[in-house]
Amino acid sequence: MALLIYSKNHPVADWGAAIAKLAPDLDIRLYPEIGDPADIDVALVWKPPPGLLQSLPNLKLIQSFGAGVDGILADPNVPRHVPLARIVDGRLTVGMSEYVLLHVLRYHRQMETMLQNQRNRTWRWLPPVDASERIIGIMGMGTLGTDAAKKLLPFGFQVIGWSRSLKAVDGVTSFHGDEHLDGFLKLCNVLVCLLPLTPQTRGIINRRTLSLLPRGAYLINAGRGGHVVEADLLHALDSDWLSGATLDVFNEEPLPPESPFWTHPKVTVTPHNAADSIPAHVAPQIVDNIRRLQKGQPILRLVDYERGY
Ligand code: NDP
Ligand code: OXD
Repeated sequence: MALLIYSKNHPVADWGAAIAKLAPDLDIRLYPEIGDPADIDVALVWKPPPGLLQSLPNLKLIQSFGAGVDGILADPNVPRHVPLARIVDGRLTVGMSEYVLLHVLRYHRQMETMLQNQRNRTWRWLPPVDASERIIGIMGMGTLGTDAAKKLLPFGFQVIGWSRSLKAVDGVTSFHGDEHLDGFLKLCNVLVCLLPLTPQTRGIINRRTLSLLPRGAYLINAGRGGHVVEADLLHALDSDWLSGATLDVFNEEPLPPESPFWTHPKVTVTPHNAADSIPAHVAPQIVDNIRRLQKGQPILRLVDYERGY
């Protein structure tokens, strides 16, 4: 069984080594050393060059390096008859919840203002706000959104979630579907985007939807850059509609040096590492899927091509 590994973002040699340790029998090929494309059974990829997957005539499984698969589905010629699996990993999930908690608490405890005051040697008492007065809205109540929502609850925040289907998560008010999006947004003091990027969610954070948030709301985007219309976000920040934003993902990555986000006083930029796939944590589930393929057993963590996630 031959496995091709392609990614510009991940250290592919480390990934190859982690997988080889668990499955020494695998014939692992690191792109561009494909050999005969007809040999390849499984492709482990992140943002593969368009046409790469289609050029592998005997491909039986596409395995994403990450939880999101938009970088794979961006190729119009992706062979949609081949099962596509994604990563669902407990440690990645914890990492994302840490990121969400960190930035919600930073906003909640007015940390940016305190840091500015420190830089100006200003001793100024800021009245505390009770967590129960803050409504944290999570767009995308899947693996990551649900975990973050549950971890926000013990702090006393009001937590609401928006997804395609109705959810029953104790303590979290569920909104679902396009018809309930506006009602959801109107409540969010902090909007956390943990959606997958699909044709339906591209550009979902735009001038109209931002204008529905209460004045002074804060945005945390760790979904994908394509969810945000960046010019509309800048307008919302500069017109003081939003109090700030934490952005982990961008339309163009790496974020180009000329991007206004780098130096915007209300923006925190992180380099798409809210939560990462780590080879030692994630290699076992990749090998498990390859073994399942060999034994003719169902592949786990499959993506639905129609839904796009
Ligand atoms: P899941 O597939 O588990 O969850 C996706 C959620 O989004 C589901 O609740 C789904 O609704 C909802 N959703 C999808 N489309 C719509 C829509 N049109 N309208 C309303 N809700 C919608 O994904 P994960 O939680 O595992 O990951 C989410 C995303 O997080 C990834 O796709 C990736 O883009 C991003 N990510 C970012 C990382 C980073 O480091 N910045 C790391 C890992 C992931 P329903 O439940 O009803 O189907
Ligand atoms: C992912 C990511 O999708 O890291 O896993 O963005």
